[in-house]
Amino acid sequence: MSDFVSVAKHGGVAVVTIDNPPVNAMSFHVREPLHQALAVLRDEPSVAAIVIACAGRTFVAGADITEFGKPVQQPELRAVIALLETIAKPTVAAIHGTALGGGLELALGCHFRVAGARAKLGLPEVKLGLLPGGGGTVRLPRLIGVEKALGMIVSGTPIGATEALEAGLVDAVLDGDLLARAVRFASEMAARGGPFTPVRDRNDRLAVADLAAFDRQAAELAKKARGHEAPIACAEAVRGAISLSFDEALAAERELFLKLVAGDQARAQRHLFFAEREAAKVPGKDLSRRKIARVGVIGAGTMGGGIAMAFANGGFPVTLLETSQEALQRGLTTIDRNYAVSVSRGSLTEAARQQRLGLFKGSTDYADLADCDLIVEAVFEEMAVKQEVFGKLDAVAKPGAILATNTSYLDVNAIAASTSRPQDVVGLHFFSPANVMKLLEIVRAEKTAPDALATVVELARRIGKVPVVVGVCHGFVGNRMLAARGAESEALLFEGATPSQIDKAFTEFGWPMGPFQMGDLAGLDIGWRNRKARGLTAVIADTLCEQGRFGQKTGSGFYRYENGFRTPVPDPEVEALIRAKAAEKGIARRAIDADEIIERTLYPLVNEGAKILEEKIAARASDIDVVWVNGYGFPVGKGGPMFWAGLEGAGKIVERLDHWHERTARPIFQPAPLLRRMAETGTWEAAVGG
Ligand code: 3H9
Repeated sequence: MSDFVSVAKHGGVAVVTIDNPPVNAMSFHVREPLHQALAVLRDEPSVAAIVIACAGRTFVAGADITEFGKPVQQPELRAVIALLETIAKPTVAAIHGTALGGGLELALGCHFRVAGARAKLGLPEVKLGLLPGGGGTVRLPRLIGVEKALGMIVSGTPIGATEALEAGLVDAVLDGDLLARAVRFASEMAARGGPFTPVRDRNDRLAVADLAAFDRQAAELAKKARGHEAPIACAEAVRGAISLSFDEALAAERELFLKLVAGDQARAQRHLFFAEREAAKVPGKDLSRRKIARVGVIGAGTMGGGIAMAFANGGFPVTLLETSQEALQRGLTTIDRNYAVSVSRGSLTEAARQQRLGLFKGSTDYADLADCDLIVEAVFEEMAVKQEVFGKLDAVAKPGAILATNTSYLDVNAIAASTSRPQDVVGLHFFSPANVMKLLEIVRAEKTAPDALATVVELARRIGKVPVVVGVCHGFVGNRMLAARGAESEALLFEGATPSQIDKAFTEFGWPMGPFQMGDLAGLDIGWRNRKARGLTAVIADTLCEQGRFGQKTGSGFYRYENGFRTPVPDPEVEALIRAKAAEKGIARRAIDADEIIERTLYPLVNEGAKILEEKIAARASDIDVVWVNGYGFPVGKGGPMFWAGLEGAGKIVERLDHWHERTARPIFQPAPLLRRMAETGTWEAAVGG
């Protein structure tokens, strides 16, 4: 029929196969022949039943995201599904891999859904700043009930085949040859005879829905949405499924979808979807990959333990090395406890915990690292210590093993130079807690071999991380920009802002928390020690540390934490300290508004990003966005600092940076030439190219 949709007859059952690699997205070139094929099969007397299946690794993974933001080409997905529902003979979706978004919506247009045991089904549109726009919010509640449907739609998290069977989302989980069994299922249904009720007409689960309970559940969701439009729109659409007729609810869903898809938040989230995938691509043709079977981790402290868990969670055997038996035991006990917590929370089964613990081998002898294919060092952040470790690794590691440092700031070229094999050395900057945080900055040193780099990038994805390749500079992409963001915080305090005012400006912008809350959470003593080592000061934070106020762990920092609670309470003592220090410096305090706070903290963040791009420390502006969203909590709905610069207007940012530079002469405010070019050209790509 077409390159993308074909029809084959298996007796009286027609199998319609979608073949649109890599993930069978519902592009226009699929929808058109699919619509035609279904129209023909509906009226074809020799066809008693229809199976919709997919070639390749997955069922339809959704609408084609690249088509959003462009004029819709007919037939749209909703028309294909509507046509499906006019078919009187049994229709069956045979689901392998993932049925996501528009893919699941297509399957909901069928009378029956059968799935392979490893299939996953979900409506992840919310993660793209959208709601299911192909009838998902109206049909799913009819099939599995309102409460469960709302949970799936608002979280965007797919469920497995067994759970889907229990919920009533699929009719059978079939082992073995899925297609052959789906054909048999369809033919049995045809033999049984109709009428077959389309999902749109199944109203019994909606009839028992409790609208008041729904509204309470939706109100809770709205509180958690923190400025995100999509979850709220999702709830509104599902409410429509209960309170409106099918057609009215479908129309209401469409209206909400169109509004979201054209909005900045959805644009930002689409940008991030593709940015993450782009960041994982290593330039260079036919790069081979090195085989990684066993991973070594040096250091069993918080960072090393977390890194070891991240690899074990990805199925890799790990050799964990410490300097003493006690330190090793402490590290292994913490790992054991962390897994036990996951079991008690229900996020890990006891069997999986045992399996993961079985992957660890502890050692205090470097010679035990000889069989590791990748060794990650997570020891004290000091060049001499790191170089000593790499010298030892050079002596024991097998030829071709990748040697990685988890440094957050140090020069990876200098670390590589302490070995005789700099081509095998790379930075793997994990974020704490390393078993949880998605971001992995992969530092490419001057001599890092392309195949070593490609290997760790691929490995990162295998263990569920979001990798971004960065170059060598102090603090790489994330921490270097963080320093630029933090540079004005103290000045703002001196000039009149309070910690809670600054944090509020951040949370209103969409950050999960502001810089002072963050500092209190991470522990103020870490930055204090770092500053002392580098001969730097931060008057307010240093004074708080001298008073033993290290943040949450000591019950006070920039805020007070009462009775062991984590809620920050503004502290008049801190405000008095700020006033006193400002008076000592002769600074007259004044009212500072949220706009000024954002200008003086986030514009330098963008500016530093531009410098990083200019210096080619990051390959693309979108890589910087991926770093900031996944590692530092930059609001996803704003797409990362570089995307946000476009929304905010690079011209405006340059103008305000010029203003603050004139007033303060501080280098963080001096606009990068690339930022000025971006203001002229309108995109980072054009600015870089120009
Ligand atoms: C939707 O359905 C809206 C409807 O409700 C309403 C419509 C009216 N479109 O992730 P991978 C590309 S919204 C276009 O590396 P994996 C991806 O960019 C959609 N392209 O593979 C990459 O390209 P490249 C709801 C897509 O095996 C390549 O495929 N659905 C799409 O790690 C491989 O992707 C979703 O949100 C797409 N829908 O993971 C699901 N999906 O090679 C989104 C992927 O050039 N997709 N690509 O870089 C996924 O979650 C994952 O891709 C999946 C496979 C789990 C399927």
